[in-house]
Amino acid sequence: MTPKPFYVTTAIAYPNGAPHIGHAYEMIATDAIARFQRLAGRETYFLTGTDEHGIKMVQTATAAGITPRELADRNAAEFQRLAGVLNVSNDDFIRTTEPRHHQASQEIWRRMAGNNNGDIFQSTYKGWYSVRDEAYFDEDELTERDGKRFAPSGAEVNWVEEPTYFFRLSAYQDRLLELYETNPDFIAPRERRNEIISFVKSGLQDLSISRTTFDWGIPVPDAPGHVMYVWVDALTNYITGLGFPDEQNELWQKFWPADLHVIGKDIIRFHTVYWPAFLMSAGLPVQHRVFAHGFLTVDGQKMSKSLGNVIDPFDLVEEFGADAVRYFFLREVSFGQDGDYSREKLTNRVNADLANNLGNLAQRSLSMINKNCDGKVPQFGHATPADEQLEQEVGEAIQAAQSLMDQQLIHDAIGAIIGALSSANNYFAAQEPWALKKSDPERMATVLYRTADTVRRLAIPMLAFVPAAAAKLLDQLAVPEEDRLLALALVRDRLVPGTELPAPQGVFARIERKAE
Ligand code: ME8
Repeated sequence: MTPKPFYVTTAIAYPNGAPHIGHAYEMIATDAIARFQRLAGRETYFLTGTDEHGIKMVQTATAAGITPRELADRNAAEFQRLAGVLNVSNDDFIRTTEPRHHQASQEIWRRMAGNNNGDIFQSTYKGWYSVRDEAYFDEDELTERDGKRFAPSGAEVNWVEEPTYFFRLSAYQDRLLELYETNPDFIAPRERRNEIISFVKSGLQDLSISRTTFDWGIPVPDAPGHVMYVWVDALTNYITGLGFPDEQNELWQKFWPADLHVIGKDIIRFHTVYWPAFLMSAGLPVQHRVFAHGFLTVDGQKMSKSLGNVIDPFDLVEEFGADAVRYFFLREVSFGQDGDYSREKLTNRVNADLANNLGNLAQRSLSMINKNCDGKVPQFGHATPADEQLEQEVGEAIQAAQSLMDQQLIHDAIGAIIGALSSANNYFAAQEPWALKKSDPERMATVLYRTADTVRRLAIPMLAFVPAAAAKLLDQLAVPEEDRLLALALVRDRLVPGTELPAPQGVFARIERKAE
């Protein structure tokens, strides 16, 4: 049976500035999830992009003396470049200013308006709006300081009053609660689910979904002067990316509803309340799951321009390389919790796990094979209890990683693989193949074979996390591209004795500590 196709997305970032490490983190994590599913043999589609409309874009552009389109073009190019330097395997990059997206957004609007229930109606919006969040807030959600009011994010809100269209969100309360009830995995992590359930239970107000005071947005069909509220169009990107409204499209047929939307914890409400309600209203199937990751801080502090601690992800990759940066964030941060970046933590993590644990095991076994086995995969003999124990542990670690990745517990999945690598290092040290060289060359060959085959088995899942380094390791073991699959990582003794191996080279250099 072929496994089900898998559709995964990131949030689409506002290109009102250059990408920061929060954006990089989301791309990296979603990429690890997408790559892992591909390794598991699932046909996978991975979408990322930029969210280019809204008042925030207008204000930033005005302040910079350029048009919103110029601002969007400039920064969208940087987000695309970021995906490239991070070695992210997205299948498409969507920009919400593209014609295909205008078409999709206008069509979902028409369906929401034209459904028998008529979920869109005209009225006047009077209330608070936060430009930074691009969100409306109720009076009781705000705090007051020095005569100003602030949203929970800390952004200032302004009073707006304008004629707009509303979406009848209040009518969806019961259906949303039923959705959460019947799909306990719809919102992850679990704590987030409880938050959303109590928010919805406390009562939903109708949502203002058009704006009339500026024009940088998608025109509302048949309503001159109205552009869509940026979140209506932003969320629609997930279906534009599959060719909606062409429902005969192959991508649409294969991949909708999405398996997973990966987002940050600040935008859960939009993805687990508004988006499923819009989809239900338009008569479209609702996505399967939303996973909210945490926020990154730098040296224990919130990133901010005024603190001068904003980390440029391009600089990080330039200094440490994409694999080291990817590995650090994936392994260090419990996915779903907040995390912290520091140079010290990155250096420690990468040196311990990649340079010492993985790098040394590969280096030591491959250089012994090169010297003592004619540079060819050695012949192996019967397995001792120590060999059996190692093989079993490796198999269990890969299975554990697979089930953890199905729940997006990325850090634990890597932990399982790294644990097995440590056991392999212990095995190598305990077997002392260098001492067997004279006393028992056949056993030496078996130990080297078993170690090399273990590197193969564990490098395969590592392709999801450190794609370039893991591929380089597999190249050194002469593992063909088509054999780089989890199903074959689960099988032992796949290296073919006698296969010529390339001259071994280091895969992971240690990061030298900078003098303070
Ligand atoms: O919210 N750490 O765009 P955005 C981790 N356009 N993640 C962070 C972060 C941090 N410090 N700061 C932001 C938007 N993020 C909307 C999304 S989706 C249809 C529309 C995450 O550029 C944030 O949580 O403000 C979000 O998932 C993503 O980066 C883009 O944030």
